[in-house]
Amino acid sequence: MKPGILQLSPILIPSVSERLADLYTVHRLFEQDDKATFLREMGASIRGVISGGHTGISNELMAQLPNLQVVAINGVGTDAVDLAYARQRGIAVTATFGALTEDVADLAIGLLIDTCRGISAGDRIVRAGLWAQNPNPGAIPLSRRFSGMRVGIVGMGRVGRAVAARAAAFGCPISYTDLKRMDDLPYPFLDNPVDLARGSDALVLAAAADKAEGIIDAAVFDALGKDGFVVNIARGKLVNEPDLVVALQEGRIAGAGLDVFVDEPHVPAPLRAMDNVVLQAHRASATVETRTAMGEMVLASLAQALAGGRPEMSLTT
Ligand code: 8YV
Repeated sequence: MKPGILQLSPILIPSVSERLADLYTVHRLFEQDDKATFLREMGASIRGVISGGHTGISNELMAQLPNLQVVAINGVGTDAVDLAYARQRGIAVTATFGALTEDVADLAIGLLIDTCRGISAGDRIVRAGLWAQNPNPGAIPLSRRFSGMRVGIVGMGRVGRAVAARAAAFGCPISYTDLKRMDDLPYPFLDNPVDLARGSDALVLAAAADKAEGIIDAAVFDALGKDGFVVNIARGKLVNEPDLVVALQEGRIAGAGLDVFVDEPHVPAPLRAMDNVVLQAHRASATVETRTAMGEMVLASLAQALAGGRPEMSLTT
């Protein structure tokens, strides 16, 4: 009999879904109408779970899966899984470390350039026919130069470092904050986000959220100042979202590029209304290349755990 796998979020790469179906009995919880009955009847047959980084799995659900051996996160954030609980039950929690670094860093740079240069706002002007109505170049506001901006990075893991390398190629001086200074990095370290923001023109949030909830708040926005930009490609909850809305509304910062939000997929209405805010639907890792690589790592983690070994990417076993 094939082992039972419970999928909590979709896999969008057909070759990966096909291999999963070949190897396992795959149940998609998000397609079940009566989840409670399904879990009561099938919970004991589930040996592996697949979920997304920001969706994770609750302890309540893990408790209904008595034979669970592995939670394979199709992402790098493990903030939505209680690792201590998993460890205590001997459940391997794996992630796709390294698979999405380049794409997430690319989107961070895309959002930086878009917010500074007003690419999305300009697109809206052209589509609405406003350029043709008023071809006077002064009718469209000037934007800001990205090259050479002082970029402050919050979180110098794989993604933060990849953003730094890209921004440096644009002539941007880099500085960073993290839980501690990293001796292998040539960039100045600040031990808190307020001081980092004070010396930056743009802040890029690339930190894991588990120890950093709400650290980007009004004090950080005020230190960044009215010409400063914020880009978040990490987790919505790093930011105090109401403070961000007020800072943007009152012109205390210049703009924001956001791929992630506190209560996804709900994006606060004021953010959707502002022209100096560029919005994405949590898509930084959503390329065919990266999602294929992530899917391969999920397959490998499931196979390693269900063969009785310790998965290479396990954080808990
Ligand atoms: C994904 C993420 O969107 O890696 C993460 O932690 O949040 C994203 O890459 C998500 O995991 C999709 O499954």
